[in-house]
Parts: sequence; structure tokens; C-alpha cells
Amino acid sequence: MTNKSGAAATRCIALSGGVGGAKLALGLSRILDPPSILVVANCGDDFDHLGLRICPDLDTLSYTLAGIANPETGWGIANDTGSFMDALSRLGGETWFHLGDKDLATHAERTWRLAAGESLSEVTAAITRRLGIETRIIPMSDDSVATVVETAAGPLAFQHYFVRERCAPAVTGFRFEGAASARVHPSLVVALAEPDLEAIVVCPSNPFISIDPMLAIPGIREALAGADAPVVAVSPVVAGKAIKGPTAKMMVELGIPVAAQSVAAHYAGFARGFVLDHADEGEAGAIRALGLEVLVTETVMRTLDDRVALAEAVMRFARVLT
Ligand code: FO1
Repeated sequence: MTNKSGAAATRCIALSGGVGGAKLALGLSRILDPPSILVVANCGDDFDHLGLRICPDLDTLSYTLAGIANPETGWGIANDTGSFMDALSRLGGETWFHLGDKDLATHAERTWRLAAGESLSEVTAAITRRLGIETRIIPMSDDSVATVVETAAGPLAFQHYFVRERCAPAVTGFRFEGAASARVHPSLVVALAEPDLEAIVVCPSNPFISIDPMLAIPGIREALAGADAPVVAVSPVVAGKAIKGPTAKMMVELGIPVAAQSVAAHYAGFARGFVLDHADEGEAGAIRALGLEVLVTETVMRTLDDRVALAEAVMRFARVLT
């Protein structure tokens, strides 16, 4: 299907952070025509390090959709080597943020293209094309937004909190520097108005550090709430635990019950459907009381088949909600 301008009609928009979101994006790319999927990546994790512009969620999504992601960590490239890091360590350089040799090429090429004046979207399109990815991946904005993690010991840049301090400090809140003046990516605005759009999927990413940076950009939350296509969110919390990363720890520190329904409440202003794991079926009533329709299914994605099955369930659910 193509739209009036001849481009692939967008059937699904997926809002994604890194590892968890990338799994579902991969599942969607197996059941829909990849060019009909628009994946919007969180860029609040992005930072300048060693003179390089590093965009972790864009890279995790790209590597995952290209089938080259490191399966153990979910980030970086499978079977990458560490010669650069070893040499840097011998020089006394900063090695707290691990950069594999092949991954380093991505950061270097992106940094040089950005310095030459290309936008982050243009660089992302060039890299994903080279990686043979047909699913469209865009940054949430071409303007810089930096997540700052507020802790009892003071504010931390995202990667300092997440990697250097290993998520140890207790969080008290988050700030998204630059969000107020960031412009939503025009491709997202266009896709939200496409007649063939069937679903806007909020992937099972951390609501605070992967989805909220997007919602902090003026107009995005309203555009999602006003879209004809239903917004369907997949819970990143199963049986009181987060599948990956510090979501549960953050919820405890913020005084929010570690439960799927807390995430549902977080999205209730614009989501129409919520996808809950079987383990949390007991919360369905409370989530429906928030005004959301609920789908109970298997949401833990261990295998590629799990990713595909969840993608199919989410799209079927969205079609019922329309
Ligand atoms: N996460 C870590 O826990 N340790 C690392 O050394 C690390 C390096 C790294 C390099 C490139 C990249 O794209 C991601 C990297 N990540 C690392 C993950 C990164 O912190 C992401 O922001 C998280 O995956 C959260 O989205």
C-alpha cells in the first residue's frame, strides 16, 4: 500500500526506547510490510562522549532490526571486539561506557555527518539504509533533548546515572532538557494523520526514561490523544517486576506501586488499550476502571516467535479498538 505521495502508507507507529521496545519492533517488522512501520526512538539517552555523539536507543533499534544486535546485552553489535577500548584503557582514557570497535564506527560516522550539517533523521536514514533496514526509524525530534535524572545526591546526566553509577542512586524525578523547545518530528505528524494507520503502539519500554521524554515534546501527547488510530500500550512491568532495567526500582523510589496498573495510569490520558501479561490478569478490572480496554496475553518476549506473537496480538487488539 502506498499513500498519495507514493510512499509506503504507515500502518503502525511504534514508540520505543531501547532493548524492550526493539524486541516488539522486530516482531512488528515480521508481520507488517516493514516500510509501513514508523518506529519513533527515544533520544533522551543521547549524549556526547569522547567527542562522539552517541544515540543508544536509535542504535539498539537499528542493530536489532538489522539482526546484528548483541543478544546478551541488547545494545552494541554481536561478536564485536574491544581493541579500541583496550588501547584507550592503556592511555588512561574513559572506559566506563563500553564502545565496541564496530559500534564505534556507527558513532564516528554519525558524529561526522552531524558535524557536516545533516540532521539526526538524515543520518539515521543513511545508517539504516546501509544496514538494509526497511522499517522506518526516526528520532523523536531532530532537536536535542537530554534526560536528566534527579537523585537525592543531585542531578545526573542519563548515561552517568544508567551506566557510570549503574542506576544505584535513588531517583526523585526526571527532567528533559531542551524538550520545551524541541519540535516533534514531522514524519510522526504526517503518519498520525494517515488514513491507513491502524495502531500507535507504546512499546514495553521504561515509561519514565524512554516514553516520557517523547511526551515532554510539545504537541506529542495531544497528537496521540487526538489520533483516529488507537494508542495501545504494552506493559513493561510483569508480576511486579520490570522485564529489564531500572523501571521497578524507579517506581519504588518514586513511591509508585510496582504494578502494571501504575503504568496504565501513566498512559491513561492518551492510550485506549493496555496489554497486560497473564500474570497480572487480576489488575484488568482496575485498568478498565481507568477507561482503558485491556488485552491479557503473553507479553514476555524470550524468542523471536514470542516477539511475533505479541506483535500479532497487539495489532489484532488495536483493530478491535478502532
Ligand atoms: N549500557 C551499559 O550498561 N554499559 C555500557 O557500557 C553501555 C555502552 C553502550 C554503548 C553504546 C550503546 O548504544 C549503548 C550502550 N549501553 C551501555 C546501553 C545504554 O546505556 C542505553 O542507554 C540503555 O540501553 C538504556 O536505553
